[in-house]
Amino acid sequence: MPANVDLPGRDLRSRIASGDPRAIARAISLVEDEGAAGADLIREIYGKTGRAYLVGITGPPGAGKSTLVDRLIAKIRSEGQSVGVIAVDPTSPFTGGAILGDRVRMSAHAFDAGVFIRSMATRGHLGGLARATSDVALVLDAAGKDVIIIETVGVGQDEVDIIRTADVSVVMLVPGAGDEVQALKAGIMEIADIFVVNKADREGADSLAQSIVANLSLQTFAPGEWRPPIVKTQATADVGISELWTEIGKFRQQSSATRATRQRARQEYRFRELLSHQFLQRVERSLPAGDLDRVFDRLAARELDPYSAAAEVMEKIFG
Ligand SMILES: Nc1nc2c(ncn2[C@@H]2O[C@H](COP(=O)(O)OP(=O)(O)OP(=O)(O)O)[C@@H](O)[C@H]2O)c(=O)[nH]1
Ligand SMILES: [Mg+2]
Repeated sequence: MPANVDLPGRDLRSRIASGDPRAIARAISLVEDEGAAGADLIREIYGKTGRAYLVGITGPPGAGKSTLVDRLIAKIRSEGQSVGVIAVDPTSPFTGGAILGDRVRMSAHAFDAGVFIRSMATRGHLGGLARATSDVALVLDAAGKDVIIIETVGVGQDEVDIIRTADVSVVMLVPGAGDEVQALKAGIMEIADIFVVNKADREGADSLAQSIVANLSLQTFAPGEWRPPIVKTQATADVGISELWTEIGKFRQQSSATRATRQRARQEYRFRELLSHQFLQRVERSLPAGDLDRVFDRLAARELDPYSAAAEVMEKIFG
């Protein structure tokens, strides 16, 4: 295992468990590399995970997510709990502008050993963004972080899936043109356990809150079922953060069944993704060289349709 030569597995594992930031960073790089060393690491730490509480925060670009997360970190730290943050960044890793921005905004916590912040680029993950995010969350979980916050821009299906399977899903909206429509389109209204209306200092915050209420009133809730509350915040002025943390606490209290379901869904999703990835790799490797290329040629020439092509390959492999 060349990647492990400088840090033997057992040593790295115990250093992660003790919360050593350099070991955490090293472990995250290993799982991001998607190689055998990363897989080995997950194998070793998996049994020790499942303790951290995962908070997913999503919303349109520039809504104030990172600013809010920064305030939330301070709130959580004031209660003595440790925090890991995964900021899934929409910006290309090559420009890195927003990644730098996240670092600067959250720099107040840079020297706090109870906080670990990682920005991740959305591009360059062969096995998918959701996979990379969930593996990084496992590392932070194994490192003993009490709360793990995942920030994503609620645009792609990947991002929505990441937030959907968090223990609690916070959807942030801001007053301004078309946000409601955008949220509805992306299907993120349905995944919200808690709504945040940030930039409440701006005009239109109340009417946005009212339109969320109107939207919720169209849904049916069973008696006793959690009804997503709406929290108005001004992240820059640290207004509404305590209220948000209280709502997260309430959700956590009343829905341990939900948590078990989400945890299961999260691992099921991860397993299915991994299996289909490996299955496809295996199929591609097990076919004689050139076989798939010939299939692609026939597809392109319209001699073969995709359904028959898939059936043909399955037949070849499974008989
Ligand atoms: N007026 C006002 N501005 C805010 C508030 N919260 C955040 N902002 C500003 O909104 C801008 C974007 O904030 P970020 O925290 O970077 O937003 P983000 O959602 O993390 O952005 P991306 O990660 O790039 O999608 C910054 O200039 C913040 O200062 C607020 O409550 N009121
Ligand atoms: Mg951000």
